[in-house]
Amino acid sequence: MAFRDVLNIEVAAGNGGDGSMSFHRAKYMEKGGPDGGHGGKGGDIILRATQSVESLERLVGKRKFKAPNGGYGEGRLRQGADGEDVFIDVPVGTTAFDEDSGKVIADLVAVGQEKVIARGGAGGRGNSTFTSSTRQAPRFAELGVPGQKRRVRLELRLIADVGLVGYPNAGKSSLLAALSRANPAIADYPFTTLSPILGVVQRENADERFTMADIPGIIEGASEGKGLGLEFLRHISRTRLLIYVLDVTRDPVEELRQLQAELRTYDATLLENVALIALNKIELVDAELASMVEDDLVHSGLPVLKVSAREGHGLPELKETLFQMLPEFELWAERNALELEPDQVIEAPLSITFRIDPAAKGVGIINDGQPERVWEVHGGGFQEKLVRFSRYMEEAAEYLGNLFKRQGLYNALKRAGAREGDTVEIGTFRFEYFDEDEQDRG
Ligand SMILES: Nc1nc2c(ncn2[C@@H]2O[C@H](COP(=O)(O)OP(=O)(O)OP(=O)(O)O)[C@@H](O)[C@H]2O)c(=O)[nH]1
Ligand SMILES: [Mg+2]
Repeated sequence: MAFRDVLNIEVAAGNGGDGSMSFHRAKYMEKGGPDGGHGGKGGDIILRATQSVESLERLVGKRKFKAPNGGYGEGRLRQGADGEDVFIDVPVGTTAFDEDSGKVIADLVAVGQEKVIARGGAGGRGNSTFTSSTRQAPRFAELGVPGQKRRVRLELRLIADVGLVGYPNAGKSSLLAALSRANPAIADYPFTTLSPILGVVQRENADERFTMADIPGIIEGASEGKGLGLEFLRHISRTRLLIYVLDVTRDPVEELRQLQAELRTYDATLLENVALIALNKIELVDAELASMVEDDLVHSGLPVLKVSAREGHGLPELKETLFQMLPEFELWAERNALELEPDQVIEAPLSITFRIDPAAKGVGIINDGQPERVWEVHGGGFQEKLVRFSRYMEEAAEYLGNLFKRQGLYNALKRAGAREGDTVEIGTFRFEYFDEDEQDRG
């Protein structure tokens, strides 16, 4: 089974429950006061990071997720129940992208970290909320807000502290096995390692450890798809330290050059990583040759450590050097933090545009037979408010009119040049503009 580390899912958070339109009823009482309760909130869809190194497909198991809706409000001021949240467990190191905007919506770098990726809609308020001195029996309630729906791409980049890169057969898996308790396949043929493997490296006599990732070998032309390609570099793209594993019996200087060229093609920032060279299979050549090669490699600017993964030469020194060179996690995390899409939906600013419709299908009576003057309103949150009363539009008209006035819509329209009898268009809603000041004067 191939290591699956990209998965597309669809998520739908729960809708908010509608507020209730209800009046108190009791024996001997003709008509009681409004007592409609609020609707409950819809459930969220939440991504949660686990320790598991299982592939995304195995762990997530399905493609579609739906959180329950909030319950409807009821009479006697009974509030609807909130929909329960739905958790999707993913391996730590998973990043979630909104497929449509391409934006990062979650980036889970620590076990237990949670992030809402689709927000449940708010419940609507019951009619009891809308009473006022002039409106004692509101015959409308607020509808619940639909839950967020999204197509999400999950991408797993194993979070390892240290990553091993090198040509096939260089001894990467042998090094992982020698430094940790991991048990990777080791063999005398290229591309023995087919999927990433993690091991934990423990410091001598100390309670310090780091994780190390072994990935399939990389060859020249990998960025054009040769060998197993560069796909696996994703798993070391967020390590804090890279080890270039070079086989001393081949041409280490040339292999380092080619490796770095391939890495650069994939992601140039990989080369800015803290790194060192493990010059492996050192017991196969005499000391003089080994020192010559070492001197050549030092020109790369990277520290060089001569080791033999098979015989154990230089391994304690390598381990200690790794612990010393590893950048602090906090500093690293700060530097590598991805820019997340903001949590709060930022309301589009109010904009008003004017047009003249040739046919007079206006909502007004005044402009009968005349071209219709239409003011399109976008943004400002007005459409969102209207939608929440669409079922009760007639009854809620007065309430909305007052609300919009308080929020400056009429003033804005007036300043823009709106006249009595013009049509105001907000999304699919249309109503007639009238000038309150004129009315007052008249
Ligand atoms: N002589 C000698 N052989 C080694 C040493 N380290 C690894 N080898 C051998 O080199 C071969 C390849 O080792 P692996 O650890 O599988 O190499 P790899 O880099 O993981 O290879 P891929 O997974 O194919 O990319 C095996 O036969 C190992 O036994 C060493 O220090 N000395
Ligand atoms: Mg290997």
